[in-house]
Amino acid sequence: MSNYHIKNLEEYFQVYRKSVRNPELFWEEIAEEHFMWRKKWDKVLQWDFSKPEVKWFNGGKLNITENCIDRHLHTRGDKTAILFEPNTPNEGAQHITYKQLHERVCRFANVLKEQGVNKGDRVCIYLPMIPELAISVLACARIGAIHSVVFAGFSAQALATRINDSDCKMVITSDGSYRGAKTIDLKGIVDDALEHCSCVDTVLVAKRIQSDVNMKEGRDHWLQPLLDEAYIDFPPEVMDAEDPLFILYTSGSTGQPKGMVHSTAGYMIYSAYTFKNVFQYKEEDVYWCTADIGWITGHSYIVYGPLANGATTVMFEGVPSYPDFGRFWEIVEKHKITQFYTAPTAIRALAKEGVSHLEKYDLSSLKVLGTVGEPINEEAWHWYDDNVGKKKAPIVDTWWQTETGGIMITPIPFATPTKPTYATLPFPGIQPALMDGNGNEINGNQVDGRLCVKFPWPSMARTIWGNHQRYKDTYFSAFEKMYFTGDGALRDEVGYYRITGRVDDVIIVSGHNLGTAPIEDAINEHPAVAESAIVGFPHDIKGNALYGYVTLKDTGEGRNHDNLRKEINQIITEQIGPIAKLDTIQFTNGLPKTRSGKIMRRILRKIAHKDADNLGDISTLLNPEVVQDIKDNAM
Ligand code: 7RM
Repeated sequence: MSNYHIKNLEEYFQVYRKSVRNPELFWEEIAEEHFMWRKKWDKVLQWDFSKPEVKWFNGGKLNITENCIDRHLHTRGDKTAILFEPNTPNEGAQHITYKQLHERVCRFANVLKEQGVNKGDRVCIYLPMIPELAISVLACARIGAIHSVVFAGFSAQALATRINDSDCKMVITSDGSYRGAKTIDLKGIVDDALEHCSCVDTVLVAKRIQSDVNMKEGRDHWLQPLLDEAYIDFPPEVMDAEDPLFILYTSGSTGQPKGMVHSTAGYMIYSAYTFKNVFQYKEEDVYWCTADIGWITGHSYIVYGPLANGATTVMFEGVPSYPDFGRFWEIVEKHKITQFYTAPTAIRALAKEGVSHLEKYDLSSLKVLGTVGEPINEEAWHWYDDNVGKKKAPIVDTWWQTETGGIMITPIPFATPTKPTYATLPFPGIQPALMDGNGNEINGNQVDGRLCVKFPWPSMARTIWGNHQRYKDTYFSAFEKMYFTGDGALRDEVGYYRITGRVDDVIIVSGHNLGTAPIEDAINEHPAVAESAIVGFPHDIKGNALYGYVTLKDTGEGRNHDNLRKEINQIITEQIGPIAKLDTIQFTNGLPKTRSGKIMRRILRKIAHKDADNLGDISTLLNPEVVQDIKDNAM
C-alpha cells in the first residue's frame, strides 16, 4: 500500500496510525519515494519543543524548484503548469507549460543574480496575481534567496514595516494592478514605503496596467528588458533541508507582525503530500485555489503543493464580483475546474447574490470543493454543497495556519464522511490535543478546549524572523511541550474536530487575520484620541466586522463625531489597509478595566454582540460605572 495516496477511510486510519506510531519512518518513506534530493539527510527528525527547535531531514540537500519544475520536464513538459486567468475575461487566459515555466523562472533567477541577490538574501515581492508573482517566488527559491511576499492590498506603512523587519535588499513590484473595474497604483505605494526603508537598493517593476510611474534612477528597473536579455537556464542552487525558503508575515495579537520562517524540505514535503490527498489530485485535473499568493494558502496551495505534484494550477487575477457575480462560475465552466478551493467569506458573498449566477454555467466538472480561512457557518456550508457541488462534490473544510505551513485537520474527500462546520480528522502526521485552562490535556470525546499540537510535523514554521523568543512565547509557552494554535476547538462523539475560532486578540475579517493591537495603535495616533479598544461582531458577509470603542482627550470633546470617525478610518487605511477599517465607532467616557489596568474585552465584545444583559460580575472592575454608560450609548 502506498502511504502517499490515501483512497479510502480504512487506508486513512492505517496511514494515520503508522504516522503516529513511527513518525520518522513514515515521513522518511514519503521523502525518499516522492522527491528529488541532491544528497540524502543524516537524520529524519530532531526536536525539542522547550527551546523550541525542530529540524526535519537535517543534512539533506535539494532545491525545491527542481522538485516543482525540472523533474516534470520529461513527462509533463508541455502540460500547463500555471493557467493564468486575468481580471478582465476578454483579455484571455494564458497557459504556461512546465517547459515555459522553467525558462521563465531561470531567466528571472539570472536577473536576480545580476542585480546582486545572493543565497540567503531577502527579497520582498509586492505584486498582484499575475504570472510574474509565481515566477518571482520560484526564481528566489531557485537561487536560494528568501522570499517575503507581501499581499498587494497592504498600505505603504505596512509594507515598509515588513521590508525593514527582514531587511530586504530588493522589492519586486508592478506599475499597478487591476482590481475589478479599478486600478491601484502599486508602484506609488512602493515609493512611499521606500521613503522609510534604507535596506532596499533595487526595485524591479513589471508592467501590468501601462500607467505612468516614477522610476528612480539607479534604483528602479523595468523587469521585462532584463528578462529578455537573461539566459534561459540557471542551475538550481543546492540548499540544505533546513535553509529558510520564505518569510511570510502574519498579524499577532500584539505589536509588530510576525515574520514566520518556513524551511525548505519539510515545507515542500508537507505541502505536496497534503495537496495530493486533500484534493485527490489526478493527472488530468485543473485545480483552482482562489486565494492570493500573498497569503499562506497561495504559497502552499497555488504554488508549491500543486507544482510539486506536476499539477495544473489556476492563478486568478480578479475578484468574484467582476464583471458580475457569475465570474467564478464562468471560470469553472471555461477551464473545467475539477477542484475549487475558496474561503467562507467568498461563499457568503456569492450566496447573497442568489443562484441565478450559478445556473448560467455548467459546473459538472467539479469533483472536490474546499474551504479555508475561518469557521464556515452551517448555512454557507449547505449553500456551497447544494448549489456549487450539487451534493456530489465533497467539501473539504481545511483547518490550518500560516504557522503550520500546510493543512492540519481536514476530511480526505471520498474517504472521510463530511459533517457541516467540522474540519473532521487530523491529517496523517498531525497529533492534535485539546487543553483545559489548567494546562491539562482533555481526553475523550464530546469535549472542547484550546487546540494544541503535541508532535512536530514537517512544515511547521521554525521561528519568527529575528525574534526566536517571541516564537517561543507565542506558540510554546501557554502549554508545556505543546504547540498552541490560538484557536479553540471541540471534538464530537466520533472524534471529529470543529474549530470554534480564535481565543486570542486576532479577529478574522473577510478571511484576513487582523490583530487588534496594531489597529488600536493606529487609532491612538489620532491627536484627539486618548484610548481605544477593538472587538469583532458578527457580520453577514465578512464573518466579523470591527467595532471600536474610543475615548477622546479633552481637546477632542467638542469635535464633530462623524468627522472624527472618518479621520480614524483614514489613519487605519494608511497604516494597515482598508480591510482594517471599523464598521462601528462608539465614543465612550472610558473603557472597562481590571484592577491591573487591562481592558476587559469580554464586556466590550458582549455589548458589540448586543448581548449586554448578562455581563456577569463586573464589580471587580476598576471603573464599573463606565459600563452602564457604554451600554446606554451602544450602536
Ligand atoms: C490558512 C489560513 C489562521 C487562522 C486559524 C483559524 C482560522 C483557518 C479554518 C479556520 C476554522 C477552518 N492561515 N482558520 N482555516 N477556522 N475552520 N477551516 O487561513 O494564518 O491566515 O489564519 O484562520 O483561526 O488559526 S492564517
